[in-house]
Amino acid sequence: MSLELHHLHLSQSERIVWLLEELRIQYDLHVYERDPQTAMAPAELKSLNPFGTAPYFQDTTVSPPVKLSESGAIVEYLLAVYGQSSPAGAMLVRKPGDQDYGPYLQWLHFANASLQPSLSLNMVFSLAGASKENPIISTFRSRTSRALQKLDDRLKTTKYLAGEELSAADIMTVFSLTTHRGFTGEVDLDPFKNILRYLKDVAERPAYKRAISKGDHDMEPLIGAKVKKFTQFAVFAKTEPEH
Ligand SMILES: N[C@@H](CCC(=O)N[C@@H](CS)C(=O)NCC(=O)O)C(=O)O
Repeated sequence: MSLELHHLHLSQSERIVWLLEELRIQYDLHVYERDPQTAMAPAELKSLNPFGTAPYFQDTTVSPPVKLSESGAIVEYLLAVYGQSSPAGAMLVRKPGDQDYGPYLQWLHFANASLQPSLSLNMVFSLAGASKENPIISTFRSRTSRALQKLDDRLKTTKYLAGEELSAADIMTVFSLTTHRGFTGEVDLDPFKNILRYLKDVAERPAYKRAISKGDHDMEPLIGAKVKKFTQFAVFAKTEPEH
């Protein structure tokens, strides 16, 4: 009877490892490697989660067990069920009446509704060799820089996205700004100095360090302005960064 997290190396499930480390609660971590050819999840993980993605989370301390496969849902579940009893968990949430409640909700949802989809689309456009002249493609491409500018503007005024303390909004956001950039090597954060400062602050957090160490084999966090594209997956080897 435990909390079980199935984490795929270099993936959005990094968020949940980080959250569990911030909460300092006991959990069992299962780490899976991506297929070296396709970079996709291995069959073992796909057989557990019918949607075939990570994170996959189970709480078997309750009956029937809770089974979740959306990072946003897992974050909300952990904070609601396990977070409120610890000071660390309560700090990660903003409530109605809190000064930063509005920004908290905005950034919490912006992460997976706008930021990550823009970046994923750009990755697919690059892999597919999509024409830059197509107006739909250029509209979606420009969303990434607008998303980064919005984040940078916010982080000029506050240390974290929902104020001076870390919150679930940051935990949902950081993967897209760090590890995900390794899949294309194309997203340059040099114009976004406040994001770079923020990523440095995040990388200094002991819980973030533990998460990367446990889930991603002590990888060097991708917090610099430019990052190198991952070279270990055959599927990405054929495409060249555009800049
Ligand atoms: N919306 C989901 C996305 C999950 C997702 O797409 N996970 C990717 C890793 S970043 C995955 O498991 N990919 C492997 C595959 O599809 O085989 C979430 O936020 O948790």
